[in-house]
Amino acid sequence: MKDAAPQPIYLADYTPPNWLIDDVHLTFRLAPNATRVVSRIAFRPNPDTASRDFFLHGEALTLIDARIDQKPVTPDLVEGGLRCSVPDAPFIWECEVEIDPANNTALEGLYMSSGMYCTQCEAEGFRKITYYPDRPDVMATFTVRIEGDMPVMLSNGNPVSQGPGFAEWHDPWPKPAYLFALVAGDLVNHPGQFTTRSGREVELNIWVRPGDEGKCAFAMEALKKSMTWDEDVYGCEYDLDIFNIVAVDDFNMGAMENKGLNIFNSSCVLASPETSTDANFERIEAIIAHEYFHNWTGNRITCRDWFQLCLKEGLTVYRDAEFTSDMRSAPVKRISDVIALRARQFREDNGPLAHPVRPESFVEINNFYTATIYEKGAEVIGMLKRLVGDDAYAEAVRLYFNRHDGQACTIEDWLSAFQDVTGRDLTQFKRWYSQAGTPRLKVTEDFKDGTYTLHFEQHTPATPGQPQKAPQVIPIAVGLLGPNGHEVMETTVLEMTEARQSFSFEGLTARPVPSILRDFSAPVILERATDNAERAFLLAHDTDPFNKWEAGRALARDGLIAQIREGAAPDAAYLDAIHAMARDDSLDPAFRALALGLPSQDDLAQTLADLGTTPDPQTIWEALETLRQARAQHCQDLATRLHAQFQVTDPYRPDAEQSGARALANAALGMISRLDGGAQAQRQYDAADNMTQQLAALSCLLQSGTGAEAVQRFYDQWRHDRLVIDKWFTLQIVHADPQDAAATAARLTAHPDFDMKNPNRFRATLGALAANPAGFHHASGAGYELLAEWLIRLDPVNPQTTARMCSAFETWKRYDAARQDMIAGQLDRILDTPGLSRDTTEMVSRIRG
Ligand code: 0A1
Ligand code: ZN
Repeated sequence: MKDAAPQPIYLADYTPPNWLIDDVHLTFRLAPNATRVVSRIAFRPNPDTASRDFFLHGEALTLIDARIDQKPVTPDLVEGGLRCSVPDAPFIWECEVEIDPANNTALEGLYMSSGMYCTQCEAEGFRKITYYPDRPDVMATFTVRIEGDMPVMLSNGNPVSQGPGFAEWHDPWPKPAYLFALVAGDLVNHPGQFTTRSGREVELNIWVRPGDEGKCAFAMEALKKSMTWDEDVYGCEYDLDIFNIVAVDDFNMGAMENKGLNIFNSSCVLASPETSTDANFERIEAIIAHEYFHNWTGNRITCRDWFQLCLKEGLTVYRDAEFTSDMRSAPVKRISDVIALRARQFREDNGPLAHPVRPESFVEINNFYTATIYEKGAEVIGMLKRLVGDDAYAEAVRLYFNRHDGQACTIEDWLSAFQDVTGRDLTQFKRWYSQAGTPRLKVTEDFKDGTYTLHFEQHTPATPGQPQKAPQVIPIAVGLLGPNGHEVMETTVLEMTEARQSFSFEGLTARPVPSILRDFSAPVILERATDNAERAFLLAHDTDPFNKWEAGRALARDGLIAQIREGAAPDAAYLDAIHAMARDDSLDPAFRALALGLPSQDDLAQTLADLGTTPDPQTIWEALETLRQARAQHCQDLATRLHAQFQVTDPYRPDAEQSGARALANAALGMISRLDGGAQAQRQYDAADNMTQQLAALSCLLQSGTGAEAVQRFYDQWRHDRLVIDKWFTLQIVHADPQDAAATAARLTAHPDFDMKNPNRFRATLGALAANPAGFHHASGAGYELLAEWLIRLDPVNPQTTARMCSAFETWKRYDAARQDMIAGQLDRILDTPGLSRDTTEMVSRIRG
């Protein structure tokens, strides 16, 4: 029999907590299978509520003892926690529970990873540690005593005392339980030091397993840069005596912003030139910054409830993107972010998992750490800033910090700060938080008597539960170029508020070429009839780097669509334009490398579906291969020149300049190896002294079908390094021929180094299969079957990672009937699995529709 369908929770049902907490004391007596947690919590009635019902969340806990004001009590153990009758006045709750960290494979609550104890409490993991009102609007100061035989024992806040077998920590900043953390293990630290602008000395540490201490220096520098940047740009200063970061091998996500004790997936903190690519370095810098920035946007000011998740995540992603733009190249960051936004968020917004930036209901909150909450949430902040201007943005954020420090807030609180500073009515703007779906922005234009007019029409397609959409406020950054390529109107932000709206520009001597949605000023899909000539013109002349890149991208996409739909040959206009762009030494090499990228298979599948053509994954793959081959031929001499010209001879640095040069040289290598059978790639592989060069060469060898020996050598060289071996798993699968991809993934799941309990390794293998669309969607259905099989196996072990990976199926409705049938069959097979987790049940049911 099926379990009862899990019940959703609604934003509209929010009620404040009946009981508040000032102070929490926790004692942990660590033991792998029987850790005891003793809590002592001072509760007081919330004067703003009438009910005195006392409910504490709790899951997978064995209750040993409970007392109220020192008298033993016998609480009712109920679904998801306990109830107890309590005095109608402040009281002290004392409780002892036992938990089993060694068998906690879900990696939520207190668990063990490579012999160390660690925690993950966001969103609702603290209830697996002790009975507690596990909701973000209950904030308290914590004192934590850890007893055990581990050499290093850490918790939030400042150290109070430590001795043989114990350590005590106190966090003076009130926080919700989701920010609690504890780490204990045989760890070594990479130390650092920071002096805040008001002169506070802060001890910094990155804690890792012995042997990894040589891979911490980059993250430590990133941390110091982040601390300085947040003081300089947002006026935010660090507020404890110590800041600890710990690297953990088994972690469901990237990293976690626990107060004063950030816990990181080791892949997001450990770095060395030999083992990490330039992209890894950039990602590590961004994630260090992201978690650090949460100290203000998330920790000092947190969320009232989980529906407000974007309040901390959208804002913090926006802040980390600003940081990366300042540290590196702003245009390159923007282009990369838009590529990722379209690949993940637009895809989500266009399918069965579409939800607003602030959802109105959920079954399992862990399923809402999505591209929409994070990335679209950040885009909304960017639009707000563009609309109010830089100065008003800074003033409003300051007001928000001053007004709400120490509070658990809502999107309304955030927007009120902007309304109060600017006097603007943000009622319509707020629709960005409540309406799901990506708006389509149609543009037509006319030119008469020196006046150029742009006519816009916005329309947002229906999404699950939202058939009708109202017009949104869309900031449209526009520039105009004259026929000679000079800019005749610099970037101007048009504010569209109606379903249809026109904007005119007077005094022009000739019909201009418009550059619309510069810097991708709003997360919308622009629809405009244009031609190759105009796109090539913009690629050559646009002063806005984003739109310059966009013109090349659109040219490539349209050519590919013609190849796929009409059997056309690769587009000569694209080949000429891209050649001219790539050889232009006035352009940043990193920009040129990005512009040499092609639309992904998934992008093309969606574009075809939008045009009413059922996408065939194999045909899409072949069209891309044909274009790459034609481009390699067209750019043969140039590729050889670029590969030589952009070899870096200085000692390795993962900065924007060197990584840009390597990116362009490696893009050139990709073209060269299509013509030389991999000879140049083999030379680069043999000579490589850093992972960027080594991995790029290995990819080329795999692509040209000559990688077998290098694959084996790579494994022999790196078998001791988990993070590098993750790359080894991934690369073989993403570069497998479509018809071999599922078999390659299946073979690798049988490799002795495959470990489904490690989320990184699971993603490196099964996630890689989904990242090879022609392979995953192969007509045999083998890809679907393999993924479903492994999701079913993983679910009882780690529901959170299982549920996240179900999104590989989210685009299923765009494919042909045979594929849809096969996918539906696999989705049903997952849903029919007895005891399926709430996480996976919710995801698969939503996808199945
Ligand atoms: N808040 C973290 C991400 C995070 C979210 C959920 C987790 O477990 C369910 C773990 C980490 C961040 O934004 O970095
Ligand atoms: Zn975050």
